[in-house]
Amino acid sequence: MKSILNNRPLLAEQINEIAEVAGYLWQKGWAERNGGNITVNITDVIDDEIKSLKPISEVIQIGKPLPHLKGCYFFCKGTNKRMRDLARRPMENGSVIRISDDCAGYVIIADNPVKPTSELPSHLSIHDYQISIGSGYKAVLHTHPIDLIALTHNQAFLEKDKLTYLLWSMIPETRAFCPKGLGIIPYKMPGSIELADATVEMLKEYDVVMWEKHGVCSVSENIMEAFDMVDTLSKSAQIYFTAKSMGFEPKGTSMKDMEELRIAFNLPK
Ligand code: 2HA
Ligand code: ZN
Repeated sequence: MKSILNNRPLLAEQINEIAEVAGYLWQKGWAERNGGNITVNITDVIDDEIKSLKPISEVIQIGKPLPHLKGCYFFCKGTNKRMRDLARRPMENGSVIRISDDCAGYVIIADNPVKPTSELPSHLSIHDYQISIGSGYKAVLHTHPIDLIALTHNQAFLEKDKLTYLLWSMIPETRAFCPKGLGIIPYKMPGSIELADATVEMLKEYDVVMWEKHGVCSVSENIMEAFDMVDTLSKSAQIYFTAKSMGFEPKGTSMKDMEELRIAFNLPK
């Protein structure tokens, strides 16, 4: 079958990694029906031949201009497509898009005219911000982890950094591998520009943010790292629930032990 991935091992490697993570999301129970989405900035592995490909869609407006996305290419999960299908057939359940020269819209260029995720305004706003600060972050993951979402149904956990410290204190790895903690964004309409703007603002401080009663959004250099941070936070939530279901409040690592860990691992404050 004719695919943009043919004879392009670097691009194929990126798409395979996305497919692998999509499979994990389904196995975890975090990706019911079309739940969640993934976008990855693949501009680095785009060659001149791809740059000259004709669009296979009309120009679709993003909803806001994003000036740092000029010349960028993204792989995006398709709207209404299932993660479990993306895992097996990524190029039928997602597509490659090219940002228009005015940075206000995009066209689909390969393999099929699969319209990108409904959360594209959030995802592209995040990519625009990451480019503007030169973070090197290329991947944005949105998913619906059962345990982390459940915690946001309790007002007590929505207070700034309450969940961060609770989850960090369950197992040292969470402090080490999610060192900026978990930002909380009060409920907003899925897919809205308001949610996009609030997410970009919160990502100035955190690498993973919770959308109250909806899901998480995680950013990193690559999609595997973005997944790993959410997986680590979810592990901590599981330890918390397991202790609670055994009938006791888990003690948690002390602030003193956590501070020692922070210094030993050279983690941010
Ligand atoms: O794309 O999860 O928030 C499906 C969603 C929207
Ligand atoms: Zn969602």
